[in-house]
Amino acid sequence: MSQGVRGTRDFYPEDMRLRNWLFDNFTNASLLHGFEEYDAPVLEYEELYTRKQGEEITQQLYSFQDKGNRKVALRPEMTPSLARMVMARAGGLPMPIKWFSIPQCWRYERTQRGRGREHYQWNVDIWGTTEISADAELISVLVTFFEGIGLTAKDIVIRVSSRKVLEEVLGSLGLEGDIFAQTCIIVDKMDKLSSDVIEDQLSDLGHDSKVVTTIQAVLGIKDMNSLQKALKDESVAVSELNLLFDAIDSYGISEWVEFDASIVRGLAYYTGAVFEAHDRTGEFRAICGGGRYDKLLSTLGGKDLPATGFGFGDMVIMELLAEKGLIPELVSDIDDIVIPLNSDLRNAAVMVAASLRNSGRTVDLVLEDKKMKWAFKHAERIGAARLVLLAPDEWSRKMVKIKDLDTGEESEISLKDI
Ligand code: 4JL
Repeated sequence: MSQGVRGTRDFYPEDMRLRNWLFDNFTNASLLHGFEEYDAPVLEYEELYTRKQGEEITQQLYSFQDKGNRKVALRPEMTPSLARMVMARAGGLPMPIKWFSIPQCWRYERTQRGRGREHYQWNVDIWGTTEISADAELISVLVTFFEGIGLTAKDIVIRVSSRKVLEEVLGSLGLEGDIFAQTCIIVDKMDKLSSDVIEDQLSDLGHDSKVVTTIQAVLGIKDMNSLQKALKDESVAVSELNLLFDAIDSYGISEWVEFDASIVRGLAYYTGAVFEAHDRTGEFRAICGGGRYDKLLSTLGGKDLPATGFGFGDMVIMELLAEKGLIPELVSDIDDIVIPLNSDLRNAAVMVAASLRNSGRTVDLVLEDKKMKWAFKHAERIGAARLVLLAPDEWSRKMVKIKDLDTGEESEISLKDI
């Protein structure tokens, strides 16, 4: 019974310190840009995720029937819950809304590979505006976060494109609608699967070899000039991307961002700008990804509202930080350890601890008879700033001994001055 459910993680206090540090950085970058936090239940009706485009995320749903025979699922992503919440208040929310959340998300793979089945995924979304400036704002949130945890544009690249690139190319060949979304889901796997497998899947979709070659050629474009030449003069993809790169320039974050037509993302609902952050060495999977999804609500039976957002998992980023030696050394934030030197002084120690706590200091009170040696070790382990000693001599004069653990300096303070 000492093992948890397969694919889940425990967070011991040292893990929790690190997780909180990461989440604090997620939260700070969001709040700094004026986003408000929201939450939703981890359990949703399975129906919220039934999409037919062969996405990995819906093939790996952690779903089951509850005791009332309702088909439910642990959320694999936050966006459908957010869409549900927005839809429920349609008309009642002053737009645009800028919301963020750090939900735990779940997957269930039929193939057993010892992979994780849950992670936390920071979600940042803007609803109610079609302006590409919203997409630029999201990229600024990302850069602020990366800078906050000590990464630079030398470590990270945010690759940007638009679904409209492939949409325009396939559209000119008379291919649109569901086949477009399905094509995106296949080409998203280009860096994971061999080109033979990708070509087979595209031809299974009905694309002939000429179309496959065209798709490959377009997705190989890595600069805006070549894209401009490849698409029509009046290309909406090109004009929107130009606006996006102008805005990114104004934020002063251009060195973080590159155009890359191979970015399409593996979710069916994206309609416009799409982006992913990667480590520059290319050693890791995508760190995060997102984009515009202006048509999601109609697929859920509502009236469409423009939206853009990203999801950012807690695993790849920690692997990258570990590799770069950027995991911070975190200690618990205890100010004082109060220790009675014999059991007669325990209640005196309680009084001292209580008044320190009332003054706002964080205090660990030693609850049993412990030796000084233990107290010093304990103080070092938890990174406390001071030891507060209750000794018989001093206490008879209503004084306590204080040792500053940084400087080693010792002093006496009266109970009333504590
Ligand atoms: Cl661990 C994990 C859980 C859910 C990884 C991916 C997903 C799907 O977003």
